[in-house]
Amino acid sequence: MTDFMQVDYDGLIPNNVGLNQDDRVKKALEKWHPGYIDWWMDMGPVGFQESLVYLRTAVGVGSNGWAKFDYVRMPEYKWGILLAPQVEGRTVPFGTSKGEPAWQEVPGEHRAMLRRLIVIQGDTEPASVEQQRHLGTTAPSLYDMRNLFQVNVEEGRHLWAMVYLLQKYFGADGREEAEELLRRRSGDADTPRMLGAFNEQTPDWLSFFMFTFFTDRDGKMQLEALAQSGFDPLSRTCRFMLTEEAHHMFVGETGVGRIIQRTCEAMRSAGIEDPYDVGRIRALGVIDLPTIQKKANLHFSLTLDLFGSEVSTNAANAFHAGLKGRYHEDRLEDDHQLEGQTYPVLRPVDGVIQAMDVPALSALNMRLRDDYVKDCQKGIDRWNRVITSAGIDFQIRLPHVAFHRKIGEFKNSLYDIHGNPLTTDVWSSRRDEMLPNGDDQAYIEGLMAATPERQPGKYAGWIAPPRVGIDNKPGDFEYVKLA
Ligand code: BYC
Ligand code: FE
Ligand code: FE
Repeated sequence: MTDFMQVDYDGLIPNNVGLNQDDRVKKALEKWHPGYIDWWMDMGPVGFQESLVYLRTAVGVGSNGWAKFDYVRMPEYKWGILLAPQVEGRTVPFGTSKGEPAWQEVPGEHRAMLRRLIVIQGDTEPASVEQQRHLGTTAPSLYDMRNLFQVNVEEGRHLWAMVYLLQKYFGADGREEAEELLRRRSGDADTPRMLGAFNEQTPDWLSFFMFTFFTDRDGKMQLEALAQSGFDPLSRTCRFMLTEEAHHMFVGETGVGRIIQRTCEAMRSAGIEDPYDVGRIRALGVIDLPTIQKKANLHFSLTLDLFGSEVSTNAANAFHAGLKGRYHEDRLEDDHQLEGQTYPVLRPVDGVIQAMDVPALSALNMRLRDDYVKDCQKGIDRWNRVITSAGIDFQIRLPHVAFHRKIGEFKNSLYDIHGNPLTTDVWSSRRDEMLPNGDDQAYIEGLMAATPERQPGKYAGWIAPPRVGIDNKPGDFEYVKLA
């Protein structure tokens, strides 16, 4: 198409933002770069940094052919800054400034709020890399190892995307925030990452796949909401990040799906019909479906907390200001201002969970979460089709949104996966049937530690091979050339 879509791929920092004509930002980013590499070496994937990994690198922002695949050592990955093309004549799509030309500079009165949104978004990206850093050694195949590393380098690029916005548009405090993003650490007692779920562990591959299915999907929803922003550089950045995000959720959905498939196959060939016959199923070296359900319960509930409180003035302010919209704001048909409208929010009233209408502006987190739950359900339905076609009487279900919550309306009470209130005692006695317990975790980690697979085309016994290769490569393709 036109010139602005050209990516300058030659310099230290590939980009399509004209970095060569912007000395100040170029210097700032080049100064930030060594700290980023230090962070990657300290907190990125453990081992395999010298291995050649068959990675895709973004080299353009057109609708087809935006990436190229090649063998790359991870520390040499080209972490570029790529914005989706500017939309001619774009206006602020919602809020009190709706209809004004989209902002190309930070609107002064919204500076603090915008910076905060960008910093929180940026903080999650390296956090996820930190959480996943130990998984390489237990990879069930070179294919899966490659997918892990692909997700990791792209989350690194997403950090670059937010750091670019901070360096370009927020001056000295932007530089300070960019440094802080490299300083916080997932799970650290003194300098933790900002949001709860990003300080949890990702101790095994089932958790990794659940994380990319559930938590990267929060990433998708939040990026969709920020892609609607009236601040045009944020919108364009997020639009491009979303093209990468699709693969992360693909990794999660197909990863869990392949584990389920393998479990069902193993049960069938052993003639086991009862999915709760956990001892015999585990003896086959596969992961029983009830444990997969518990992992889903855990990661779904942790991720729901990332939507913030159901009723939130922060969310109302960000919408009012034209900074953060709704999912598919541009496809919704209403006034895009929401004054005087209402939205139903689930809340506990005298121990009973009820839907209550509240001002729509204050319920935007709830609304985004509702859209998220619907999106999750589609993937769950696909997992269940695998179980059904194997003739096994079991279905994976999303737990009730009140289950196991630390943020929002349900944080002060305990509920089971159906949304029934529980006393502390009952919760304690039933916790282990709803969330992965010590035995479950020990079984999974033991299994995965015992069966890493490094031969091209071979897979650990607890996961089925993928149906197609990455970049249409054949089944025995060597996705990682181990150093
Ligand atoms: N943990 O009004 P409230 C991704 C804080 S994932 C800790 O309820 P608000 C990715 C909140 O900060 C997407 N604190 O909520 C995925 C506030 O604190 P202050 C990441 C929390 O602000 C996988 C107070 O509670 N992007 O990209 O409307 C791999 C009251 O807040 C939490 C974004 O999240 C929590 N869970 O909504 C890699 C988008 N929740 O101000 C990457 C940007 C709330 O009182 N962020 N608090 O100190 C936002 O839009 C909003 O900040 C949130 C929270 C949706 C996160
Ligand atoms: Fe990301
Ligand atoms: Fe992601």
